Amino acid sequence: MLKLYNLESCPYCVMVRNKLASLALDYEKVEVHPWQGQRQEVFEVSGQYTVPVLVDGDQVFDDENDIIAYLTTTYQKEN
Ligand SMILES: N[C@@H](CCC(=O)N[C@@H](CS)C(=O)NCC(=O)O)C(=O)O
Repeated sequence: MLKLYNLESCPYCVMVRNKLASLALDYEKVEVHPWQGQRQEVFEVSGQYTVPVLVDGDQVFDDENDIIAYLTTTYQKEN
């Protein structure tokens, strides 16, 4: 199951959520604390504090452009 560390108000997170929606992918959404100092789990998972962070199995991405590229490559059906 894909897991997205997310802030509803974050524009970079919106980009990723839109991509996940367009690919009709199910994912677990973890809403993080607005203050990055309170995002211990984000740091433990990704080694930094910003969101979005996407986890897919043992792969972790901490930048929206990397996430979108990964989702496209991995999950977008060719047509
Ligand atoms: N990945 C983006 C940065 C993502 C980003 O800045 N996310 C914001 C939320 S929109 C964040 O987590 N900032 C740290 C904070 O909220 O303190 C980039 O490299 O430009």
